Amino acid sequence: MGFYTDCVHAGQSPDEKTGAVITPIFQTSTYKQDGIGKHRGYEYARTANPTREALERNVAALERGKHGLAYASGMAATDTILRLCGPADEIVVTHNVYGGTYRLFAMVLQQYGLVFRFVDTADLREVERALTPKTKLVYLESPTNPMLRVTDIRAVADMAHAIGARVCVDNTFMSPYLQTPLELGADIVVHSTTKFLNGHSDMVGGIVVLNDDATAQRLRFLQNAVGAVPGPMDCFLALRGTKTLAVRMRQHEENARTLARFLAGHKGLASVNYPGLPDHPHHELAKKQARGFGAIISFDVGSLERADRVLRSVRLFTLAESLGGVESLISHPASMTHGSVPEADRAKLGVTPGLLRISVGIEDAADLQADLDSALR
Ligand code: P1T
Repeated sequence: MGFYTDCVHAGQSPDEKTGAVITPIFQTSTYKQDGIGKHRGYEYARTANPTREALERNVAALERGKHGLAYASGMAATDTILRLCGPADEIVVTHNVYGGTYRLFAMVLQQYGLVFRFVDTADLREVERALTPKTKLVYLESPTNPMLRVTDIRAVADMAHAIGARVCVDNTFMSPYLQTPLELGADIVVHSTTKFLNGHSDMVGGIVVLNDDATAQRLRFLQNAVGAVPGPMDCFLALRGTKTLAVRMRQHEENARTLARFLAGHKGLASVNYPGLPDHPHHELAKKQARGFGAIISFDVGSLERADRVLRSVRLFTLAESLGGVESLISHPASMTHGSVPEADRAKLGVTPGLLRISVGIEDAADLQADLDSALR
């Protein structure tokens, strides 16, 4: 089926018993069993829940993958994927990942013997140099948060597969409407469903999609054994969100292109990062591997003082963490999403005190542009 149809229908059908058109919220922790070892497919809600399963099937279909596994947050999803690795395994990671991903890898999982090599995966020579016979996983974020650097997913997958390593892509910024990493050779896709998939800033969740049966079985085991599962209400909200993913993304993108053009033409900015701009260093690659450029833009206003003034002047944009909701948000990566990244590393990445990030919502582009224009003035 086409993408718009899958958004609305994939993985869900009217409830057999009642005819309810929308998948109900199965708000139960446990299920009646008919006898010893006899149940109807559901025993306990950490292990399985019909609302969660509908979400898992739906997003798996949108990512053009076979298996979906939902988690309590994007970080919980990433954490479970990393449990496929063990002590002394090496993981090559995009250096400019979401700050929470950096924190999980460098400040939590490293303690358990996993070895992380943070490199600029947009530069294939750096990837080549970082791969060793011990590399088990390459963890990509593309485009990156918040610098919007783009990695050639197919090229990295070819390099990783040649040495028996797997590739995981955090597709949160693009959503499957714009990019389907499994079709580009990646082995695993991960999302913070908190963002564009839900699209309404009213839940926190994560999801993993993959094709390989054995790995999916191991992740299913871990999902239950570790227990970082989402509640049925949050799954319901995410599933309601994905129904409108395609129409929302179309509007997010159109607005973002308008604002990126406006910002690029603004004289007072030190830089504007958006892969859709023709002078973005990875514009051609972005055009080749994705169906659009997304709705996240970052730009440098030059100093912390100026950033502070802009943040206090915006009216329609809300100063808040997160992204991907229908409402436009603005954030200050150095103190918010990337506060856990050491200052020297932030400087190297370009996450300066004057950098601002916007998540462009689906309001009228003219209103958003007027808000930014007056705040920048
Ligand atoms: O917040 P959570 O659902 O746990 O997802 C974490 C996460 C994973 N990957 C990417 C690319 C992300 O951007 C995030 C969360 N990001 C923010 C909260 C933010 O404002 O950037």
